[in-house]
This record gives sequence, structure tokens and C-alpha cells, in this order.
Amino acid sequence: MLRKEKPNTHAKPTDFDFLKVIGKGSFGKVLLAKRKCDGTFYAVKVLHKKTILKKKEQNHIMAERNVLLKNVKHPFLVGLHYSFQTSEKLYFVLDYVNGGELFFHLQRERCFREPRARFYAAEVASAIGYLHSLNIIYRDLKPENILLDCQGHIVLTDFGLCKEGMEQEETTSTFCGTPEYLAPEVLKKQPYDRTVDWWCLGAVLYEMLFGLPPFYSRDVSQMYDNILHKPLQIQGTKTVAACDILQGLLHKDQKRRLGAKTDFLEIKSHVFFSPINWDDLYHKRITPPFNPNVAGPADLRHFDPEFTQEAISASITRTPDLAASSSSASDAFLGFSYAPTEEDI
Ligand code: ISQ
Repeated sequence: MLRKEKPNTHAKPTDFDFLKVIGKGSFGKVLLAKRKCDGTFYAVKVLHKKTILKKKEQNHIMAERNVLLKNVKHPFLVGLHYSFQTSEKLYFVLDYVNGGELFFHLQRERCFREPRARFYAAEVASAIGYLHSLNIIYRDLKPENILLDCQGHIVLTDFGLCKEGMEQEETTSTFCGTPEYLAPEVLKKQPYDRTVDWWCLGAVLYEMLFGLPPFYSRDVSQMYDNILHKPLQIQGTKTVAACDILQGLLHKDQKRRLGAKTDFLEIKSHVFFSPINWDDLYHKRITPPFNPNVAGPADLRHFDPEFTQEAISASITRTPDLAASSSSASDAFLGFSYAPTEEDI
């Protein structure tokens, strides 16, 4: 369905009952919310305008909204229904996904066998390949952004750091990301391109197979040094195909990295993924290797109690008087709100 871009001035925080905090980021929180008019559950991401402005991150946030608006729709990317704002906050109304973080399950099991790791890596790669086809770099692939839905399929969240409008040869040198999965060129603050996402895929796959990120050290500066200089070490009994794809994705030189030439096509055709039928994968015709066994949409068993037991601040749920809004904060987010589709009304 086409999404009409007109400001959604009608949606407001009091449309929802905010039930639980289910995630936290640098700019705000993600809350489980139940829409009062129809009882539907959503994940509502609430960002503080002041924090965003202080960190000069409004371009990223507007990029996040634009990415979600650009009709970016893929089976393994979280869906945005609509967005709205008050004088102090921005609200994204997202699909609620309750199979838990992939790495929550990984921690419980320490590591995954190759077929299970391959399935998740393939669904992640499929989503990244799709974003690249729209000239979007995901950039922020990290454990907490990889969720499972109630059937056990991957859902990537958090488009806050996506870089829009990147053509194949273009590079960018904005520094953002999480230490564990930072590619060498990002650490060195050198220009980077879409191959950063293939590095991150390699890091995710490595962590699924070995239980720790590649180049890991408890000492962060040692870890940085390892990412830049230490050859990748692969221990234990992994297949030749798994070792080869990890070496390819985690190549320190971005020009020689797997994916540098024909992007997703190279990943898709690597022998590690030969058991995957990519068309079946995209259409969710492959039964996930693990079923999160959730009882229903309100089942929070896979969320960290650190989040779910936290009280929700009253400022999130009330709708402040718009006349009292500070104009500089509002001006920075002009056009942020947009209307729901017919399905959402
Ligand atoms: C959807 N469902 C659960 C958690 C989430 C965290 C971030 C973004 C979307 C989410």
C-alpha cells in the first residue's frame, strides 16, 4: 500500500496505554504500548528532542524517519506504522516483536551450530542486501538490534544510524557505532562504504559460531588494536565454508572484503550459503530452527527484566500543550510526523 506523506497531527501519546519499557538507546526508550481504540500492541520508540539536538543528531533521526517512510518494507526489517511528536518528544509507532533479542538466546546457549547460525545470517544478509539496493547503509548492525519474531524469524530494528542516498562508489566518514562490531575503516575514521555492513555480518556470524565477537578483549583499547592489526583466528571444528566466509567478511581491507565487488550477490553465492534457497528464505518458507514459544503479543518472557521492571515516566504518556513548545526544538523536526496508512486507522 502507498504511504501518503501528510503530517499526522491527530496521533498523540494519550492514544496509547504504555505498559513496559522493552528497550533503551542513547536517545530514549522503546515501550510496549497498547492502542486504546483497538487494543493493538505496538513498540513505540520515544526520543527526546533536547537530547537529539544536544548531540546534533537530528539528521540521523530524520534519516531514520525517512528510511522508514521511503516505503522501506522487507520481511526482516521492523515495520513503521506512523510517527508523531509533542513539543518535547518524537514518537515512532513500530511493529511489536516479542521473540526476544537473538543474542539473549545466544547467551543462553553459548553458541549456535552452523545450520542455525546460517539461517539467521542469511535473513540478516537478505535485509542488508535490500537496504543496499535502496542505497541505504545500515551501519549499526549489533546484537541488540537483531530480534526474533514470534515464529523465530529475524527482525532488524533501529534505523537511527542509517546513511541514506549512498551510491555504489560513494564513501562517508561520519563516526558512529558500537565498539565490538566496528570495522577497521570506521575505527580509523576513514571514509567507509556499504562494505561496513558485510564486516558487521561477519562479526554477527562469528559471535553466533564462537560465542564472543571477533577480536574480542575485555580491554577495549586492546580490542581496538586487535580489530586493526590482529589476524582473524578461527579455532575449533568449523567447516571450511564457515572459515572462508568469515575470512572474507572480516577482511580488514574493505576493497578485498567479500561483498566489495557485487555486494549481496557475492554473499548469496558463497558456498557457506549453498543450502539456502534465497527465494524461499525471503518468503519465510524456511521453518526457523528455533521457536521462541511466546504465548501471545503480551508475553514478555524474552525481554530483559532490567527493562521490563522499570517504571514508565509520566512525561512519556501525557500530551503537553503544544502552545508551550519551544520553537527551536519544533523547527528542527518539521515534517517529522506522518499519517498512518488506512490499515492503521
Ligand atoms: C519492536 N519490538 C520489540 C522491541 C523493539 C525494540 C526496538 C525497536 C522495535 C522493537
